[in-house]
Amino acid sequence: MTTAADAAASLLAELAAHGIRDVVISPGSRSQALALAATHLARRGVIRVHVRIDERVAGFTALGLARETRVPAAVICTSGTAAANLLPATMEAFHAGVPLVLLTADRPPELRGVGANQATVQPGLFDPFVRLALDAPVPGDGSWEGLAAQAVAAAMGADATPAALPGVAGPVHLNLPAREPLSGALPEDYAAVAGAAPEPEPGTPVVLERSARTVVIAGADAGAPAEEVAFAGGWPLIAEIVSGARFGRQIVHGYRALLRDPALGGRIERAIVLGHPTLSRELTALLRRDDVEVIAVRSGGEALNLNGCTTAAASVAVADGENDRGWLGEWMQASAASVVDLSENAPDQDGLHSDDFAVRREAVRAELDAVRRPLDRELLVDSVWRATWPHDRLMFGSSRLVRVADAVLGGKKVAVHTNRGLAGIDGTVATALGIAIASQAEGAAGVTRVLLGDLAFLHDVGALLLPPDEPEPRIQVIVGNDGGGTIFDALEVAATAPREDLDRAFYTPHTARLEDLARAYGWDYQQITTRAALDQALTSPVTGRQLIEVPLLR
Ligand SMILES: Cc1ncc(C[n+]2csc(CCOP(=O)(O)OP(=O)(O)O)c2C)c(N)n1
Ligand SMILES: [Mg+2]
Repeated sequence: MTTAADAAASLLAELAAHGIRDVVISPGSRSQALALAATHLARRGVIRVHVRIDERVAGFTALGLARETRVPAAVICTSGTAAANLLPATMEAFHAGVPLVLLTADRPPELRGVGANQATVQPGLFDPFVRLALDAPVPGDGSWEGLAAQAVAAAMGADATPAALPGVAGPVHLNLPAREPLSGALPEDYAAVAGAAPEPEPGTPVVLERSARTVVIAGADAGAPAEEVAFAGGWPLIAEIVSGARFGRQIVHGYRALLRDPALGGRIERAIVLGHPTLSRELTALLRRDDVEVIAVRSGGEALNLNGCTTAAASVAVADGENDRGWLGEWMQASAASVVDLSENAPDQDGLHSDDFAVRREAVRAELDAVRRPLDRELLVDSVWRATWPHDRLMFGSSRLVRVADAVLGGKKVAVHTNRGLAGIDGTVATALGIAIASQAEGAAGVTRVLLGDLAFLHDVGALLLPPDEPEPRIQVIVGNDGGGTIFDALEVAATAPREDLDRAFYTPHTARLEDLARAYGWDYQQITTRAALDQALTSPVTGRQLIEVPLLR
């Protein structure tokens, strides 16, 4: 007879054979066979297991692991509300195009709908947000063979459900019912081989002619291909700070004002979009224009189509021919005039080394003033951006800070992550921990930094809890603490709501002591108020988990 233990063992072996390396598990009874097969394979180095008691945190941790590796991460949980806690991360993964394999244990069909303990309706729970959903048979009634292959292929973009866009990665759901015995000894010779990581399906590129006055737009997760297209076509590159494409000679500084300018933004005829732009009204307005031809490379579960006639492309390539230097030149000139000068924050090297004592003294005084100046949002984002190098990872939460960063920071070729699929303030710390763990696997160097607001931090405090026996990630969680959600101060509600209501229901003030939280969860803690101290903290070697609190004025 096939038991839950046999079926779970072969499912996990098959997942490993299809390239899955990271499995996040949460404790539970119904899922015991799956968890035990996973820990067995982890002990033999075939996969890595990460244990999180909160399934919501587990889901976002898997999301972070998969964001970084671009390989599906699996999540195992028990039946009941445990499964529902995977929903936020699943929604984000669907909209951001991140591959996940959800393995939810369930009661057998005869125990559903009859009031049995911890039994609810799990099939279909994630339906609008998964590329494939299967309610597997109870082992013995049917087989789980082949499910893993199907799940991994669908997660990598195989066209499984009619609603899912082909070629885009995303989450899949395997609901796995089991009867007693829920676990047992694994076969003596139980083993698995780690197969090669699955590759995304390439898809045929749309070839771009050179004629039109074109801009390349890089939204969240666009990455280096956006810069390559802009370079190949000789087009200006409007790259959001979260795009991973804000580098190269063709980036446009201060793009919001330039998009509003009728002489520049107004003359755009074509926009090539990679990734998911969400940070500015100006880009949204451009992509809604019906006089602009928009070609969007698919990046998430939903095709971008703000103007109702956007062409979706699997990828883009630039046709041979001559670049239009004039159009790029106009943008580059305007861009050069829009660079935000943060250099007043940087030391005046000439002055500091001048032979003239008076000049030197003045430079030292200015330098001291600068390093003692209380931190504001611009100084904070500048300091974090400067401290980040290609082997590091930077994650932005959804808060005012990411918008300030987008507005003022220059170009740099570094890996940036953010959950802009749905721009939730949930799961930011857990996602960043997943990114840290994946990017630092097998001895790789680098630090992961996450920059977020105080409410986003408090929303995900549970993610600070890590098991003592897992490798220590090198991470700096940097909280810009302005005592609540100040993003609302600049939104419509601030103009309509009475002040008292704005404060109570939107700003939502708190007096949480972040230091106590950090200590309770075993994190190092520093409160930092000056530029000098911040630069010092961000450039010192990091060996573990640090919480850095930066008080900011509302
Ligand atoms: C899960 C979720 N709930 C609510 C929101 C709405 N929301 C957007 S920003 C924000 C406040 C963020 O505050 P904080 O993290 O302190 O950043 P700040 O704006 O103060 O910089 C809220 C509640 C959201 N995006 N996601
Ligand atoms: Mg805040």
